[in-house]
Amino acid sequence: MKINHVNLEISAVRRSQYPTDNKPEFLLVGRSNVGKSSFINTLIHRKNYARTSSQPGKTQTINFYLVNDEFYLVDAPGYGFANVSKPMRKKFGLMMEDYLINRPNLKNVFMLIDFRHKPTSDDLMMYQFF
Ligand SMILES: Nc1nc2c(ncn2[C@@H]2O[C@H](COP(=O)(O)OP(=O)(O)OP(=O)(O)O)[C@@H](O)[C@H]2O)c(=O)[nH]1
Ligand SMILES: [Mg+2]
Repeated sequence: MKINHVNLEISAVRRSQYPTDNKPEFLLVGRSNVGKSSFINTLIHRKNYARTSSQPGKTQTINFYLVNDEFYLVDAPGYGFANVSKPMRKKFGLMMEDYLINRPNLKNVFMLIDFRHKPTSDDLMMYQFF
């Protein structure tokens, strides 16, 4: 597929901020630092449009990238890193749960796993949840 245009439409922290133009959404999930934002950059042929960091916990909001005016690639906070504070983890968890459970536009979830290691217990929990 040829990607002609990508725009970060909104960085949301709650349901009322999600896009309202009713397009399909495709979400990346995975543990913090696994490379979700990097993978989005690879898909859209951009260097650091979705911001990445060697420190886990970089993505803190649900970011909706509109591709070719047709669908959204959705980047979100990762799970499972102890050095993200406990209250923050709880906040991300609730925010993600709300999006995952209540969003009809969400058509597919892509789960990234670091194949250099066995899936973590958080990976397994997430998988069971799906
Ligand atoms: N070796 C290697 N490093 C990668 C790969 N993909 C991403 N990285 C590096 O891993 C680090 C984390 O990448 P991010 O894309 O920010 O990870 P993320 O999953 O979005 O992390 P959070 O936003 O914290 O949830 C960065 O330093 C990237 O350069 C990969 O395929 N191989
Ligand atoms: Mg990220």
